[in-house]
Amino acid sequence: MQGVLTLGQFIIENQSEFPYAKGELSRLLRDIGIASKIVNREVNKAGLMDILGEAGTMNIQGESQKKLDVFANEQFISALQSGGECCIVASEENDEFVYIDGEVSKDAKYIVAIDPLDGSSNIDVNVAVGTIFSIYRRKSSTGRATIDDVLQKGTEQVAAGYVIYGSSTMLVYTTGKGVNGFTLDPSIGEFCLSHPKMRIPKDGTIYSINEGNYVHFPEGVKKYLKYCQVEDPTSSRPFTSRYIGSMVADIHRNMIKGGIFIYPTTSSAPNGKLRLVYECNPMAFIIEQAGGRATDGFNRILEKDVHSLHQRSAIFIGSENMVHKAESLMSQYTKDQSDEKLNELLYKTGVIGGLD
Ligand code: AHM
Ligand code: MG
Repeated sequence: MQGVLTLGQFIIENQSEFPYAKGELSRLLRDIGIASKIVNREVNKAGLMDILGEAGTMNIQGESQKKLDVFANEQFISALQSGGECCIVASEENDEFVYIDGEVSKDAKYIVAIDPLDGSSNIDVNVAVGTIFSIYRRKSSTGRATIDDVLQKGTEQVAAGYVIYGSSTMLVYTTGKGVNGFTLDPSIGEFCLSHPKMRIPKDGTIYSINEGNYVHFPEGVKKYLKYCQVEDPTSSRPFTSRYIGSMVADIHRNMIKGGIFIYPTTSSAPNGKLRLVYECNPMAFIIEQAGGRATDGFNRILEKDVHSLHQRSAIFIGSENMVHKAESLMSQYTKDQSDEKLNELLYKTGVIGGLD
């Protein structure tokens, strides 16, 4: 065990850097770590058990839920419930946010937003999936926490992280003082510090986007893809295309190797596909803390107004210089239409279609 630093030890050793009360956030992170080990165990044996397939329910986006989505959601909520440090969980799998109403939790200071199992369409085919989480401190000091406590801008996050259930399982998190990654050692059942002080390269050669949607992309994105594909040895182009279809896995790879992940608006999804509160904001916080950049093509993700739990956003995230380049082509060729209210109006008046 010499030289091995477990997640639990690391959290305690570094809690002096935490904002606010230190023990509470430590316990919250520990609870998330424990739940993710349970989810990891089930994800690992997904092919062995009768746990694949539809759970028969639909989530708010009208997508069918896999059984493991439901399982993961229950595990995280239950861990946060018994931990007592969280008063509200906002989850991709629940239409409304969930109050944690235990004797201890009612006065708890923290809100957790979570996508319990992201990329779940990959479970059936043994491809990496992930958990994304974001932690906020409640703004109200007394009484029951409210929707305003939940709908805070990304800049207000006190911690965020992801777990990637891949060829190995890793938990990566930030509390605003850099990013650290821990790999699960199955022989001792502990996350061990394996990637201290993670930094994303300023430049990269990987671009990740679902190119099947090309015809529906904004002109700026089309121009950026062409830029990536042109031969220019001085800038190592043409770049490499890599797309797993699990945001956590795509961004994790790009963080280590250098690259950009784009999920833009499309003509059929004018607000983008990914969700601001529990997908874009936490990943943006982590990538910025690792020295990268995250925008919606025009505006910083972390500064976007949040007005609903399941709000969507376009995202351009990764190596700083790559995101800058994509943004410059966006502002040159695409009008900023990130105003959701305007989009909603255009949809209602039939000018555009497909808003979900
Ligand atoms: P999910 O939360 O329903 O799993 O959807 C999110 C996932 C992301 O992980 C991934 O980047 C994206 O959806 C892939 O979407 P697409 O299949 O349209 O490329
Ligand atoms: Mg998701």
